[in-house]
Amino acid sequence: MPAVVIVGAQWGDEGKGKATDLLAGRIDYVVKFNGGNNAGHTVVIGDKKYALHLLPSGILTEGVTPVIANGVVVDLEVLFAELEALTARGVDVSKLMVSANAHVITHYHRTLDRVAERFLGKRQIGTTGRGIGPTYADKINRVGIRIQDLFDENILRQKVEGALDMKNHLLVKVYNRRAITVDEVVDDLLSYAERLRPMVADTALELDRALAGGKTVLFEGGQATMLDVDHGTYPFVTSSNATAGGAATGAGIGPGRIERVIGIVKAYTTRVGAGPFPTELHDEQGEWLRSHGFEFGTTTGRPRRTGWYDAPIARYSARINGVTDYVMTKLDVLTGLEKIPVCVAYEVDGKRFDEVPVSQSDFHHAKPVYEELPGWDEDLTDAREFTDLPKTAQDYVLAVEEMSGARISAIGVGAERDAVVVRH
Ligand code: 2SA
Ligand code: GDP
Ligand code: MG
Repeated sequence: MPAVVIVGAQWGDEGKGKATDLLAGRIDYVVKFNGGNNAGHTVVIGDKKYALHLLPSGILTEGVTPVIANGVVVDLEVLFAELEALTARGVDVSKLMVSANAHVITHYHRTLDRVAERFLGKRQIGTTGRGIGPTYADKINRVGIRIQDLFDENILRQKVEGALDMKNHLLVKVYNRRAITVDEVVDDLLSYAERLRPMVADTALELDRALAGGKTVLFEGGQATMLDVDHGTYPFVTSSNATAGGAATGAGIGPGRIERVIGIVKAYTTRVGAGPFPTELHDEQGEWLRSHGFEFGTTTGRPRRTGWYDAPIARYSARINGVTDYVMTKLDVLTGLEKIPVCVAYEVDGKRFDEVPVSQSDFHHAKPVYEELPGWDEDLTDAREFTDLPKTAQDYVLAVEEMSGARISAIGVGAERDAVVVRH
């Protein structure tokens, strides 16, 4: 399996970090291709828990080369803090490669993210406040700062001047903030340059050579399909392509290289931040899912919104990403429920929709059509073979698989690294 992509099929936090970590034992490179330190991936190894934000989860596996590719936005302060924290815990981070073309999150991007959210009032996106959107906006507006700019002070200064021009106008005149000086930004960025230099590479070339040489490369998607800037619930999305196609542009490899797309889907649904969520529960059932599933943001600690499994979303994700296999996580969390509702379609103003409606207003008004499946009481955490699962849990997986557009080839039954049922 030369090039494999892992993507979130819902609104994130499906357990992509754990899935990446699991596969990392069989791969040579692990590549983050979108997003930045808005991501939060929790990996539990024995009694150790790791929360990764900017670094790819595969960094925890010895021998793997981690890559931050061109599609990522990099906060350098966070990069070095994460590297130091992992080094202190005995993780070898020396192989990390960072694309010369990745964009840099600066102080002004973080400030703009936070003030813009406040100004949006009721229309807030609920961003992580990490500067992600403003940094991608600069990239698209062609006033971004790239990693390679840090190695030429003249160019860096010119670019920062260009980028600050409009922003200071906005910060001072609209947001009533102080102006940011070119010097403070340049000095801050230059303070990282020498430490960064040995990691910087033409990562697209490196990955092409690796793939041509028969190496296995895992592309680790941040966020998820329903948060993708093109295919998600726009405008309540992140600012990058979190879908499988994003791996090709975000890392600079030909799409034909990709042989497998593994979708990660939770046995129920969660979302952080604002935006439509048809199966959301506002009652004690939702609270039950949140406390049993420990659904709190890995990056911001925000309580996640919770709801039942949404099969049209899984079908949509299977289609948009070309999912070849699904990994269903957190089946263990559903233990103890007598009946488990699963959304099989939506109803909008009396009309049935079997697929995710293309109209934003329809999706906002979509009411789930539920089918109830029988639950189970047995603890699942020790199951390793499909037949170790209680019959009703097996039937839940099979019924959901039938509706979800791809085979469910593995099932998560606990947070631990090895708490997985692999279907042969
Ligand atoms: P941003 O900051 O511009 O990317 O926010 C835009 C939307 O994207 C959502 N988003 C996320 N949703 C789920 N998980 C994410 N990572 C963290 C985690 C989140 C946390 O793993 O728990 O700790 O709060 C993530 N990152 C971005 C965000 O909620 C906005 O809806
Ligand atoms: P990511 O952003 O997709 O990597 O997911 P997060 O790490 O933000 O959130 C997933 C959470 O679920 C983490 O705390 C994981 O340790 C945990 N987790 C992953 N798979 C399973 C599973 O099968 N069962 C349980 N109970 N927890 C899981
Ligand atoms: Mg997460």
